[in-house]
Amino acid sequence: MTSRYTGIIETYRSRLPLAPEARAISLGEGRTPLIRLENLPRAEGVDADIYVKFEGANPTGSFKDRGMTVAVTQAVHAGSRAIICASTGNTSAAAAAYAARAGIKAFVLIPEGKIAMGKLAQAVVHGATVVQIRGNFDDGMRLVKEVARTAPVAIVNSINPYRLQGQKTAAFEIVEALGRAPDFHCLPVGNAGNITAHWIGYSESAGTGTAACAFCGGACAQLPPAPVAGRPRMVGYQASGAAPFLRGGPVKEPETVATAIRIGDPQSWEQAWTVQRESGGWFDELGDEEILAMQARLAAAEGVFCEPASATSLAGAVRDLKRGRIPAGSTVVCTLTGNGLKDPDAVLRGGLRDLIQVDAERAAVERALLARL
Ligand code: AN7
Repeated sequence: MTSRYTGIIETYRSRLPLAPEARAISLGEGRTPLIRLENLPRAEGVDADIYVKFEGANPTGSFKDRGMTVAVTQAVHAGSRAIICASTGNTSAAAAAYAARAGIKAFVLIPEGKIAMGKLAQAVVHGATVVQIRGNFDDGMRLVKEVARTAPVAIVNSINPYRLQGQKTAAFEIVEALGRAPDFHCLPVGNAGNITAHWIGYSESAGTGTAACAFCGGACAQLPPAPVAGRPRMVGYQASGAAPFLRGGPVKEPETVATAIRIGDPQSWEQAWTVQRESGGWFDELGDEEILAMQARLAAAEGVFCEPASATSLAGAVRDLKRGRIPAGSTVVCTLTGNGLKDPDAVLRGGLRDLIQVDAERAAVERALLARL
């Protein structure tokens, strides 16, 4: 018997709003590791079952692949020959890859000089037309909406509801892996599409529905499969310099080292507040130093390398466990949204001084080792 895994559309087709005859445009996304942290909770002095859902293991290295496979499948089914997005980097990488796979064109608008080099390389190598904007993500998003009004291009940002439908499958996988929903689910929040998508997924798993779902508006309970117990509290963490959910409205000039979430005007604003209310969760913020420190600690303690934005979820969860806002003994899942390999600059900026150089001689190498054993 063979068992080649072929991605989230084939796996969850009955729970996705795609026509039966739509040809799946897939790269085998999904089924990412849910890693139980063994060392970091002890080192931090917190008592909880913390799991990280490592979305950096997706084909283009971020959770965007789950949404993009469904959005591009639908776009091609509907006859689109081109897709467009604004992006802080990961969406453009995924759009470029899935467009290549589908044999259609991708146009990506990115903030000039403000996306990680690996993500830019992905957009270029997959053959997207990269349009650098002298402005930020929010400017790009506004322009994409304006251009798509007249040009024959399908928007594949998360305002496209098929994106969230794909991304909800991460919650399905977590419920399947744990046998139930966790007590808390923590995510980094930029446009707030992913936190909304996870809530849709958990709600469908529990058979309860959510008003945040653009397709059913709360009727998800109609969908298979049979309900499992419970839904988590959803907790969203932002970088302090780009924290509209903490400020109560758009932030004009967002700034953070976590460029993936350098977003001031979230597209899923209303939905995310619905998720917060329905789940009994909250939003909080972290400084750039806290974010980078957790990225480094996770990598050193567990062997998991995520990008800075992704570490926001774990940094927030650990802080809330220390404060008791997340009770001791809880089961907590933190989404690690993207792969650290996309942005090596973020860790090498400070770390190069720790490298050692020796002459190419056995004695010199031995001395270097023995001094550090
Ligand atoms: C690593 O690529 O918005 O709250 O244009 O790349 O669903 O926006 C990226 C977002 C978290 C935030 N972590 O997710 C884009 C883009 C990483 C990300 C987020 C993003 P949302």
